[in-house]
Amino acid sequence: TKDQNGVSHVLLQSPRGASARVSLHGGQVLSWKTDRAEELLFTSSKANFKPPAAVRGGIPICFPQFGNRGSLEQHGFARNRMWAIDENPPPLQPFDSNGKAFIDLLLKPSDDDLKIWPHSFELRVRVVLSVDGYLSLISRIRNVNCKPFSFSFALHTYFSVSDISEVRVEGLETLDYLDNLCNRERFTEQGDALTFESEVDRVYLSSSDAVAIFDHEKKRTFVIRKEGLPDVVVWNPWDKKSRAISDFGDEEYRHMLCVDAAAIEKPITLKPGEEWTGRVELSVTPSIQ
Ligand code: TA6
Repeated sequence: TKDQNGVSHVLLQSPRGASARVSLHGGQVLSWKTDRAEELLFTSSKANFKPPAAVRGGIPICFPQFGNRGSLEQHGFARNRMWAIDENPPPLQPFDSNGKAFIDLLLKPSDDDLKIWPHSFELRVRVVLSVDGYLSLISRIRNVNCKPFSFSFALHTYFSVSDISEVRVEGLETLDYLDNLCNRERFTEQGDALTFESEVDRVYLSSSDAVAIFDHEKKRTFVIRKEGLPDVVVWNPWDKKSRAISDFGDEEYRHMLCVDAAAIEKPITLKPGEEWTGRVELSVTPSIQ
């Protein structure tokens, strides 16, 4: 379907009724619903859906960098571009799509993009919805250039939570993190779980385990499993920052948490012809509270 801005969307549905809606604007998943039509991702009521603005919510794809680097757009230009549907993608492992609903998206740089980031690439994302309603994103970046390039990458995932002050994140304990609120200084996580009572903006480094987000009120747990994406961004703007962000409602910080699978600390370098793959699987289960 096309929306009022002329942007195409693809709806994936699982046999049991779960669904995911993917926009070609930014290759962004904008909605992920359970088989009871509960929305699992946060999108701001003040989101701007008109291209090329980045849509505040869902899962923006941050490439070729996370954060801002000189003249490059904040979190890279990939999320601000119109992507294409890839009709015949290079094959992935069978388990990536057997019996599942999926769509393959493709982004290549325009001549203007090559002026600001002079590296020819092919960025493919396969969005997969499993029978159980699990949402997977399989990202592949190929260097189709004649010289190496390096990039950082993040799936900037806005989870919907009932009340941020009742949310706990596990799987990051004992890890080092860079704190964006303290000049990206390096600290070590001391707590046995992350809870939230003020702005948090951190990049946890080299997390190999799954990350779990417990939503106490909704009695549900998100689990993030990932490969090829060693870091985890955790961000909640809290009240003051929310008021300063135009496409973010003043109180909306209470109902969202960004937990992003990412490769940030150590940018990935690809030689000509080389391809990188990063996998993330999101699942949600009733909490064992
Ligand atoms: O760490 C997450 C972060 O970099 C925050 O500092 C904040 O800028 C957030 O991403 C949102 O960025 P955006 O460009 O989507 O407004």
